[in-house]
Amino acid sequence: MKPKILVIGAAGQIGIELVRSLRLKHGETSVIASDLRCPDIYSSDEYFVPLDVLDDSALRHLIIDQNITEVYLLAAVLSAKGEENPLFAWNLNMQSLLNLLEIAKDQLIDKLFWPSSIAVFGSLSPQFNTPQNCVKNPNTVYGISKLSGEQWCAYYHEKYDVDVRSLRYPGLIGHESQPGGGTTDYAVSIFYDAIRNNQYNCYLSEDRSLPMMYMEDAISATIKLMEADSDTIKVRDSYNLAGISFSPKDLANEIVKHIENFRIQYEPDFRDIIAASWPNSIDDSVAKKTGIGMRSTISNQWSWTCYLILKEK
Ligand code: NAD
Ligand code: AKB
Repeated sequence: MKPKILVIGAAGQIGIELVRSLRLKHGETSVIASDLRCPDIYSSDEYFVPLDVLDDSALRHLIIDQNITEVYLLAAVLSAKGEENPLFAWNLNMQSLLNLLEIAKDQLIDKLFWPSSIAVFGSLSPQFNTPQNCVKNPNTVYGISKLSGEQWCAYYHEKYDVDVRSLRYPGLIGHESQPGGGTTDYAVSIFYDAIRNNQYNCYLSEDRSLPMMYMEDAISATIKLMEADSDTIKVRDSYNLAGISFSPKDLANEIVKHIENFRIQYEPDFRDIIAASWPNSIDDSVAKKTGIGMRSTISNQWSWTCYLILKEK
């Protein structure tokens, strides 16, 4: 049966690109985009519906009225922004997920995708090749909400047979929208500033290496995971996913090859402390066994920095 898909948080960095990929695959009428805000890209989109995911009644009505079968829940407050108002971040990140898990439990949808993050790891987790299962002690409200969310997903799967699927995304890099308050978002902002001002003030220290992934690889892994047969999905909290690891200095050295007079300054702030507690690299061997490990595609090549810069220009 053809899926009818709802993407919540469709105006964000991942949402815009995910909606486009899903529409290419399933057709425009099969993918409803929704968000609190309506950016220009959706201003005359017949299949965009404004929605506050915390409004459970509106959410349920939309799902029933549109005969939705699959939901991608992307609405969240990210790591750096979450520290400004921890209780707000906790409420949005948790309640949105619980609303959707209950809807899936009531069998109003067949499948749910919800992204987790490398932010579930902490200072006690192994820093290199961080394994699928290890100690996790997140130091942000965002990381705490992602770790709790993972456990809720596993719980609803085990107790109520809810088909919920999840990936622990690394920092994602796309060029379609402005970054939304994450710690890894320096690796998106740097391109905008390099092109506009030939310089970037970096809030991380120069050697702070983090796991990253090119957006198209993340979207492709997400769609693959959602298309997999349910019984092949053995991990119901969230799968580690890996691309490439680099530091601000590595990235600046690449950009300078394309923008000769590019300069970077380092002014580490609280985000550097968050980043210091996150892995340097990720072991995605468990996801790879399911066929969703993405290491050998675009994220693996430095040439994508050039690709991004050219697209933006
Ligand atoms: P984003 O901040 O760019 O987008 C989130 C979207 O959610 C925004 O468009 C916002 O308007 C919307 N939203 C906020 N509150 C809402 C509400 N009450 N109702 C409906 N919509 C609401 O975030 P993103 O980078 O696209 O991330 C999407 C998801 O992926 C999040 O769960 C995030 O934690 C996860 N993730 C992202 C990254 C990354 O690097 N971007 C990495 C790991 C995990
Ligand atoms: C953030 O930095 O908050 C996100 C993430 C890695 O979850 N990009």
